[in-house]
Amino acid sequence: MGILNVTPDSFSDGGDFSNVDDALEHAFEMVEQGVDLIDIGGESTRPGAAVVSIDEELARVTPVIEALRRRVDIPLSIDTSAPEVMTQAAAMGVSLINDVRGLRRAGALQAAQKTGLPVCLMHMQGDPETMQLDPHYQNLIEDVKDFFAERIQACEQAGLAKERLILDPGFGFGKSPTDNLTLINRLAEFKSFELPILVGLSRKSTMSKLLEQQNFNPSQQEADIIEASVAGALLAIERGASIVRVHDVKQTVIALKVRQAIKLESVF
Ligand code: 8Y7
Repeated sequence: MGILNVTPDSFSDGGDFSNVDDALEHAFEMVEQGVDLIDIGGESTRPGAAVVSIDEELARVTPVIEALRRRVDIPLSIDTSAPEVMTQAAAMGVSLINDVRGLRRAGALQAAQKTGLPVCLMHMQGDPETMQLDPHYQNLIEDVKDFFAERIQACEQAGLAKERLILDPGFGFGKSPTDNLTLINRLAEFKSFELPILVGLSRKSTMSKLLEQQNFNPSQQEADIIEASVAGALLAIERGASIVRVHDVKQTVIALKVRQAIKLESVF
């Protein structure tokens, strides 16, 4: 899953793709690099990011969805928590709803249900404004599992079949760096739900902290974050993820092709 932010502020490529033409160009580049799915987001969920109105979010994402729907065959995903955005994006032909709030906003569950689309339910402790202030868990894995169980049940009660769901432990969303590493190392424990798992760790601050700890050349850290993210993505797949949400499509696709070739013991 390639990340396409259509926001003036986002985690790490802030402002780069904030207009439609730039977003399209970036999307075409990811398609050339072998992306399977493009995740379009108009609301930054970066820790401390400002709240975006529904009108603003729609104004950002709908022109991009419309243009991409006409010009590429790759399925599109809408990164949103807003029911209105889910409904509109679905009507415009997106294939997946990616909600970092796990359909917990008022009306989101019902709106998602009506679209008939698959939904990625992500775990987040707290909200983006405050989630990184002092994250704490009774038992990290059990708490995330309880959240998944509760959301799956809520979906089923609203008529959204379990088969439509994808689970995501929410790397970086109300977690300490150690928590984030634990979630990846023990990712296979979430397979008990028998649903596909999505992981997004690309260029996140835990990866840069890891590089800092290793005392790598600080001036190189911006470049090194790509290698760190690719290594993390590869391990997430090895631990059972079906989808990795990434900025660096080319590098990730190469790593996953090498993995596949080794597993199949064939270069074809
Ligand atoms: C994730 C995500 C972000 C993630 C899923 C960033 C929208 C932060 N992270 N969606 N979104 N999983 N499913 O750095 O980890 O890209 S935004």
